Amino acid sequence: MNIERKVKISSSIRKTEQKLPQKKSPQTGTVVRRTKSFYYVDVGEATPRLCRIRGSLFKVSRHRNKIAVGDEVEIDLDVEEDSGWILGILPRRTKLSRRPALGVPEQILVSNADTLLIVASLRDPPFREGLVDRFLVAASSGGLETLLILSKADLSTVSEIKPIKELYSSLGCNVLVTSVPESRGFDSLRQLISCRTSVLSGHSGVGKSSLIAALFPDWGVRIGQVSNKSGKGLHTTIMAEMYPLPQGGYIVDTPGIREFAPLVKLEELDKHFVEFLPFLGQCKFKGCSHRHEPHCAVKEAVTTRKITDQRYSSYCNLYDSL
Ligand SMILES: Nc1nc2c(ncn2[C@@H]2O[C@H](COP(=O)(O)OP(=O)(O)O)[C@@H](O)[C@H]2O)c(=O)[nH]1
Ligand SMILES: [Mg+2]
Ligand SMILES: [Zn+2]
Repeated sequence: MNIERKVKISSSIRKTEQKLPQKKSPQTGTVVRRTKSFYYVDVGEATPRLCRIRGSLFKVSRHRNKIAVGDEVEIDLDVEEDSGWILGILPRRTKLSRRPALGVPEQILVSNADTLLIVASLRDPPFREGLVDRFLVAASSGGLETLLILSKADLSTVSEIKPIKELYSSLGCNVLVTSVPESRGFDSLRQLISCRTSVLSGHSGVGKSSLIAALFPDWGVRIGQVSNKSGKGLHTTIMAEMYPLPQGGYIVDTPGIREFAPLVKLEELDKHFVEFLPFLGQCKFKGCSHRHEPHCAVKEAVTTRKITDQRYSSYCNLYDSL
């Protein structure tokens, strides 16, 4: 994996050389893998190009979090090196962003994905509604569809699965029940992710890697191996990778998404809880946060069970964390 080092060295040598007389006009490609410093861009060749960012692209601050896997970029191909320069980003259709540390710009994890796959087991590990609700907010604010995969169904009863399935279906989420030992839900899942770009998310241990391996037994890719703790150093640690599925479509794997806080404005949080929508604007106080204010239409809807306690408490927890 010293190709990255090679590019670094050869580029510093190149600085002392004459500029190449002719440059190809920019062409576009998709970022399919990124490390902290490098972007691998698919331009329709056998292997992705190893690209870096032109220094002038982001003048204001550090650029490292501004280009994400899934981004369509304009690049200047550097034929000699099998590499290239990223010159610009094309407009994004969707994005999954996480809330960065204080003072750091927005961190986009994945761009232009269609679906957020939220894998959640009911047992072992137990269902974590707070995490699922955070993922739903992230998908809603970034413009992605959601598919909630209730995994390890063999470990739970129908009566445990049913209320969760009904709640999230009523929120406009596709819900699919799966079990690896029973090969349950496989055909539907293969269909639902074909010919689109899906981001895999969910708490560790819920069965993401097992599920993908069982769906595509002949596929050489081992999803879930991307890790930010690989100890290989800053430049080779993969932060996100987009894998082409055998049947068409892509799966995006990124360790950054396993546990994360969505990036959403405090005053817009309520809009991302779809069942709150009919009640918004009906509270007594303009800009009601739906927590401590009197005559709050959302709180009344919780009392009359039009909004579940669980979802309301997810809202309050997220609100407090913002
Ligand atoms: N009973 C049961 N166990 C599962 C199922 N899927 C995965 N597991 C087990 O759950 C553990 C974690 O699975 P893994 O795929 O590594 O989870 P990940 O961290 O989300 O990728 C492993 O021991 C798997 O064998 C399932 O559908 N049913
Ligand atoms: Mg895994
Ligand atoms: Zn209110």
